Amino acid sequence: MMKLYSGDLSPYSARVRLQIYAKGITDIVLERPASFGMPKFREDHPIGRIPVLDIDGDMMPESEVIAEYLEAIYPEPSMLGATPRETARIRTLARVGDIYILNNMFMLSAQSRAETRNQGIVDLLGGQVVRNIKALNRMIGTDGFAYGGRVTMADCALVPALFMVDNVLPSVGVDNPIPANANVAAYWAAIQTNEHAARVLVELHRGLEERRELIRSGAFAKMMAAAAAAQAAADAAG
Ligand SMILES: N[C@@H](CCC(=O)N[C@@H](CS)C(=O)NCC(=O)O)C(=O)O
Repeated sequence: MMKLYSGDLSPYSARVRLQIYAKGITDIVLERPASFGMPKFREDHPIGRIPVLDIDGDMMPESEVIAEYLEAIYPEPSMLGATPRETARIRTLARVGDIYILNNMFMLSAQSRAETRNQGIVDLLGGQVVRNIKALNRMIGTDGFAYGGRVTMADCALVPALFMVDNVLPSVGVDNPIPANANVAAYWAAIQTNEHAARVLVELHRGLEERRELIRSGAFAKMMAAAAAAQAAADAAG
C-alpha cells in the first residue's frame, strides 16, 4: 500500500491531500515521518522535505510530481482539463499557487519572530506575494473554483497557498493582500465551503495552532536548536 509522508501544517503536503480527498482515494496511508526534521530524514531523502510518496519503498518527492503521478494512476475524477488547452490553464494556475505564492510564503514564514526578523527578506518576498496575488486576481475563476467549475489541480495548489497568505503573511508584518483583490477574495470565500478544501483547512489550522503553542512554550526553539546541532554533527561526520 502507498504511503504519503505528510504533516498537518505542511502546505505542500496539504496540496496532495486535497487531491487525494477530492478524488476519493482511500488506499494511500497518510503518515508523519518520525524522523522528519532530523538528519536521518535528510539521509534517507536527498531533498529532505515533505511530502514524499512511498510506493513500496520507492520514494517520490515533490508535491507537483506526486500530484501528476496520482493523476496518471487515478485518472477519475479528473483534476485536469477536458482539452490540452484547459489543462495548460489549470497547470498555470497551479504554478502561480506553488512557485509564485507558496514558495515565497514558505520562505517568509521563518520571519515571523519580530526580534530576529530580516526586513530585507520580508520586503523582497512579501513584495512578490503581493504582486502575485494581483496577478492571480486577473486569472482566477469567478464561479467559486480556480478553473472550470469543479476542483482541479489548480485548487489543490491554491488553497494551501492562500491559507498561508491569510494566516501567516500578517505575522511577518505585511498586510494581507487578499481583501483588496476582489476576485481572489470571492474565490477564497467560496472554495472554503467545498468539503474537501474545508477538510485540509481544518488540518492546516490545527497544525498552525500546534506550532504556535510550541512557539509560545519555548519548545519549538529547543526542537530547532536540537535539530540544527544534530544536522551540524551529521554534516561534520561526513
Ligand atoms: N518543492 C517542494 C517543497 C516541499 C517543502 O518545502 N516542504 C516543507 C514542509 S511544507 C519541508 O519539508 N520543509 C523541511 C525543510 O525545509 O527542511 C514540494 O513541492 O514538495
